[in-house]
Amino acid sequence: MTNSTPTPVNFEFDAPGRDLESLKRSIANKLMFVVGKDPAAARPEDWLHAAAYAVRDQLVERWMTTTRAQYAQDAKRVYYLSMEFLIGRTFSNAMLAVGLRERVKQALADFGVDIDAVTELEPDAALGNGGLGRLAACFLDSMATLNIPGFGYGIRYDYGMFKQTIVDGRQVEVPDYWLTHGNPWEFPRPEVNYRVQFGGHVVKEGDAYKWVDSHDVQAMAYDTIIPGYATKATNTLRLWSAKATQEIDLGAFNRGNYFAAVETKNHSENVSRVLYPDDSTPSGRELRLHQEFFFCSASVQDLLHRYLRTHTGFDELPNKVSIHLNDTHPVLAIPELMRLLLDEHHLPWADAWRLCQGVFSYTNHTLMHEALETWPVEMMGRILPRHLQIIYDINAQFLAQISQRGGSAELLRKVSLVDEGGERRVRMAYLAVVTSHSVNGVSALHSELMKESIFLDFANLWPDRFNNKTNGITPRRWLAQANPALSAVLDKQVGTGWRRDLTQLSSLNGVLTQPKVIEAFQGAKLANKERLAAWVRANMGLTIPTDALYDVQVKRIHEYKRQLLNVLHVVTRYLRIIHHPGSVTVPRVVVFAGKAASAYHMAKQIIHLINNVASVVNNDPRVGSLLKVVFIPNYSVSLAERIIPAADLSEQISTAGTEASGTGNMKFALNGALTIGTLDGANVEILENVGADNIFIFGMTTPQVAATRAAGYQPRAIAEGNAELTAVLEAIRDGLFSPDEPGRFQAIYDLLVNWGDHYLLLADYAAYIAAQEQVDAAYQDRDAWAVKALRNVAAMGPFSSDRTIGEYADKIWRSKPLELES
Ligand code: NBG
Repeated sequence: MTNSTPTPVNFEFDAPGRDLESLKRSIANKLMFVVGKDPAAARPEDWLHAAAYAVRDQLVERWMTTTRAQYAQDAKRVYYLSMEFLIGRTFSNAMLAVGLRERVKQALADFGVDIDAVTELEPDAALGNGGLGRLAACFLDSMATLNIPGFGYGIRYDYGMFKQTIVDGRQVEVPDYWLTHGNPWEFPRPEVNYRVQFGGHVVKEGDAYKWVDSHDVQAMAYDTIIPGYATKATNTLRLWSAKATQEIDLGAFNRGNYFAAVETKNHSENVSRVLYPDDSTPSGRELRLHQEFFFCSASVQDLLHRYLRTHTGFDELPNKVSIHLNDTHPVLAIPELMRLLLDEHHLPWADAWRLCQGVFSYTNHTLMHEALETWPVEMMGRILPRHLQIIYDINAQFLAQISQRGGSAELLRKVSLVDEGGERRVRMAYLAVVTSHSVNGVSALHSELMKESIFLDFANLWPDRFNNKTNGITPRRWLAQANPALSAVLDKQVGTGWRRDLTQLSSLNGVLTQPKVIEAFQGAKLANKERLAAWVRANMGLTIPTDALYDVQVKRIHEYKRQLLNVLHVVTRYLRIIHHPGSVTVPRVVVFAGKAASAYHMAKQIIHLINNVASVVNNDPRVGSLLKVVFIPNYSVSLAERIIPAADLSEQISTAGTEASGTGNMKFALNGALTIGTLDGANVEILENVGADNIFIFGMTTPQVAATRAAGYQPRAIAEGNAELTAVLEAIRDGLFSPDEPGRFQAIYDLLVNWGDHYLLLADYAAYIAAQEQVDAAYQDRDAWAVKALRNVAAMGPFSSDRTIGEYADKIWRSKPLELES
């Protein structure tokens, strides 16, 4: 191929209803008969909905074909239970899946509607906090694309992740009622509803247990179609919404107390009201326990119901059902399945337990002690009395088994499902490990550390149960959809097959030193920077240069992720520019984005500091366009799709041993950014794949981190030994960035210098600055930089979530792809 203008790829094929005229008719029909608007009066939102319904129609037939095939083939189904599904927007993704984007664009244009403008109106389904929820969304995409019969089960929160606004440099949270304008992608299923019990008590009748006097909530299903890419297979995401069991309390109503009656209803429905905005920290609140049980109970009832439609008896259950626990939040599914098998279906304990071990598998997503869920025995006994009994019974049998194998009293105490030190608490992660036939971590390093730390005793007992499944990302959303400019370059160089087989990108290696390929890559990168800069100008009123190096750190704000280390570099750079003019020559735009948990004070302080540094640096005439700092508010999936393609440098700088995997790291590399990072999480595997010349690795390794802590970390001595670092820290402490309140960041200074900061920022400072100098040096040669970036793109094949899901399906779920005629 010699032509230098990228040819758009056309995956469209003609079938009834898909030609331009039919599509236009369909959109016009939806506008009138579903949205109820006259084209003359329709607002852009109305056109978006009309087009969404028209595209959705194209999915429904596939959905039915898939469901029929699942029953006909008596296929094993995989149920992915997750408190969070961070889906983002659906419209573009659905058009991509059915190959209709160009045609919908044309159809809308014929009505005088700009597709890009209406696409921007779709609210994100922000039903997750960060990496864990986004991983679940990527997995749904890959399961459908690989024809794996998969169901996502979660909660339909009325309020997703809060909206972050920045007021005077500070984070202010605003509720995100994402359903205000309706959600054209979901199918409400009032007929699919289950009773979920809470409270009450347990009575014994003969050998059987009964859970009585509970107060109940109704779980109602809402289904969303998950399309596979270039396959007819589609899957279902079923989200549960809480409804009161009786519309109103009739007794109270009859007594004339309307408000009391409605209040009960509101109380029940609170269960699915709001997503907990905590990332990697436990919430420990009673409502959270209600939420967890609510969706576990509804999901397990629903999947058993589906199984029993075509099977009598439970012997086949492990061959037909896999239940995957995405972290510990859905672990109550274990005692719930036990309860249903024992109390409702009257199976003997041993049979019920064997079935549970056959169906459950569990993924751990963090080693941070404070993130490992435990529930007070008292609370669980009050809300879930029968489940607490069952957990006690599981524990008794487990401990008896260990003691038979010669386990010491000390070992029994350590591995018990109930932590007896202090307030007695149920350890949810241990319950998951004891039950599941597979326990996996999310990167090679994390999976090893998991066996050496939190699950050491269990890994000794059952070494075969533990395994690794390195995370991945879907190339459909994170390259095809997010980065049309680079996609066009890749299509031309390696063909279009990478969307389904990302390893095909490796053939880039044969051409990536050719000047025309380099130039095309640079052109795409520039276009993406222009797209981001235009957004920043329009939404933040800030002008950023497009010929600078874009240095980006976007993720949740957390001490372990070390945004502060990045800030120390920014301030170092700023002081060099003003005190040593000419010493910094590479212009940079440093981009931050991310939310802080609402109760996480230090994370909020970090946001405040970033914003204050930004306003001083951006307004200092001595700096000019050499350095700009941008904190983009309200980070989301859709903002990520805009920010990541524009990046040159990806900041992945957590303290070694703390970031389980990271998935942003993969998205950046796939979009042609180089990583500056520590040997943490999946960075280690990115290094192995891209080669040491194409990544900037710095800082302590996990064993060095441990050794530094063991030896007694001395940050003050480090600061005193480094004049530049001292100047940076003092600038922050003394109010250079907060002249209106000079002491504002004293606590940040104290954290880093005086309080023995757990994440050892100062210990990695010098190495980080040195690595940043290497970045500057490498960026001077723009062509050589582009070649390194392209080598990253070429090496990303293994980081497709298709690879990850293929491994889960083969090794953990033992599920087979559905056979569908094409
Ligand atoms: C997060 C980790 C990330 C990882 C994602 C997905 C939790 C509890 N864990 O490193 O912090 O990439 O999970 O596995 O949110």
